[in-house]
Amino acid sequence: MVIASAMTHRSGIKGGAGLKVTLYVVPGSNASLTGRLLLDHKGIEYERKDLVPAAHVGILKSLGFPDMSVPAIKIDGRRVQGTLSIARALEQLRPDPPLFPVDPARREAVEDAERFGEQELQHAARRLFYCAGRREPENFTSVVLGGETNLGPARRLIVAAGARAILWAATRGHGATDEACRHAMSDLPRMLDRIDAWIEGGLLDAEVLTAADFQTGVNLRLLLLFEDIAPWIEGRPAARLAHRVAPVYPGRIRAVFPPEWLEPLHAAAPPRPDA
Ligand SMILES: N[C@@H](CCC(=O)N[C@@H](CS)C(=O)NCC(=O)O)C(=O)O
Repeated sequence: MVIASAMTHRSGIKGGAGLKVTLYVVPGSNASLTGRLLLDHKGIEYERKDLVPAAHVGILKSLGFPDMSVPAIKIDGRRVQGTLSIARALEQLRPDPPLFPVDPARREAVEDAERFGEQELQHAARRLFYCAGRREPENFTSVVLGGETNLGPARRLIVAAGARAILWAATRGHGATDEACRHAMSDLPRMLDRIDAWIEGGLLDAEVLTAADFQTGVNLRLLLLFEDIAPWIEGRPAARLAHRVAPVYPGRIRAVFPPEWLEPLHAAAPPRPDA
């Protein structure tokens, strides 16, 4: 069975001194999109290989990656996995445009916001995505298969027909239980306030984007696909950042959450009039 086919992204220079860069992703995955945007920001040419979700774990292993998660990149045979490590490897490979400020205090602040985006916000968005998919598998397939992918027809069929099984595996792998999702939802107001404060303080969404913008922006953009959640984010500074960092995030996540899950979000702020 074909496990991955490729697409070459010629957004700019080669990896550097003729380097060959391959990016492994799962279509629709928030962390994968962060990896792609980091490479695009650097203008590094790469070949993208889309993997079937859940099956990607075994494929990465067979390719010699130590961890089970995407994004994963090979830079001339050197394996780097995880968005934090990828950002640092790319910064080393091609310092301009930078992903991190030179000033040590500012770099520390950017790294704090980056970690928050990579851990708290990314987990919350992913878990909510799986919870919404369990309630309505089309919420899952519209995101995974909704964009341009290089999964061929057979693998698209595997994703569509296997959505429930993939969601079961992902729920286990990422602890995306209903309880965890309800907690994630109730924590969104705090996370959104924190991001808006960073933006208003000039740490995020400044003139030059940093690794922290890519981490937070992509996960906010995924949250904007949720019909249940988007009206409470649109119109906020956080939404502006999300649209700037990730203008396109295919898919539509229809309203599926019980009203009581949404109460903390609704209680925190009214939806913006322009949402
Ligand atoms: N926080 C890491 C995690 C990435 C992650 O969990 N990726 C998911 C897809 S969105 C994945 O590969 N999950 C499969 C697994 O961890 O077994 C990052 O930013 O790179």
